[in-house]
Amino acid sequence: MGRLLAILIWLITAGTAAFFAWSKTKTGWWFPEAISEHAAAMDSQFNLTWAVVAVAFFGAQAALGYAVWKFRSKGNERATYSEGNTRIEIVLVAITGIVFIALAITGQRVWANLHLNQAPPDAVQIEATGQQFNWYFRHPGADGRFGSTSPKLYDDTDNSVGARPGPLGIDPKDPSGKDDIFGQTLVIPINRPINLTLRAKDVTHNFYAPALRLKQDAVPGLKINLHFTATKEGKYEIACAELCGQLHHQMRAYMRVVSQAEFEKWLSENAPK
Ligand SMILES: [Cu+2]
Repeated sequence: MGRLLAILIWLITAGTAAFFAWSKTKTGWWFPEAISEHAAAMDSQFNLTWAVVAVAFFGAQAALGYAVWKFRSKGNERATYSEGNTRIEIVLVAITGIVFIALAITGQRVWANLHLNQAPPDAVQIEATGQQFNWYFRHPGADGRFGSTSPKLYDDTDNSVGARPGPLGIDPKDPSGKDDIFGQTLVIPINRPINLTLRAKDVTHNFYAPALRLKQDAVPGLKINLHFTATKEGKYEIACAELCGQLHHQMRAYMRVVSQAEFEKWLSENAPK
């Protein structure tokens, strides 16, 4: 039985790896094509983590099968009691700790560059607001300034572009809010840094754009900044990646990456009359 179990463990491990390799190449169960400037760094960090985990996984499964094989019952032996081996335990914990801390430090560099560094001053300013169960994206309009908003003014009955206060609670008395454009599709120009400010009206949501390799919580009461540059035109999915209520699964939006000319045309066409 012991030998059979060991062989089964190795077969399951090999089968899992084979299934994974097959599904990755044949079914597209993997990340969508990356379309942001920082995506290569993010993907290589992910691949590094993944390779380290794969080595640990195969090593552990091989060792498990070996232990089952070597210490299998041969019929009449008695169980013995072991208090463990302190030296081996220290070595294993130290190796694991060093590997994880090293991965965390290299990963921090990629993450901090996106989340902690300021966007360049000429970045396109956009605000994304999550609410149950929609995303709204707001552009500041020709004046380059967002109108002030207030939770007291939230009005979900009219979400047309010209609506004031509308669902974002844009103060109708603030002149800088008059030309603000908002809608439920994120429209951005290609190859220009975008400074995205994330907000939430009710509960915590999460802005997840897989093609951008970007995922960040939107938290009520906070303005969280992200910046990125999209490098390929097209239409991409945005999801809410934080369980935010009963219709969380319906909370998604699209992002359109367009040429600079098309972006300007879109802005003028959508400017509130
Ligand atoms: Cu949500």
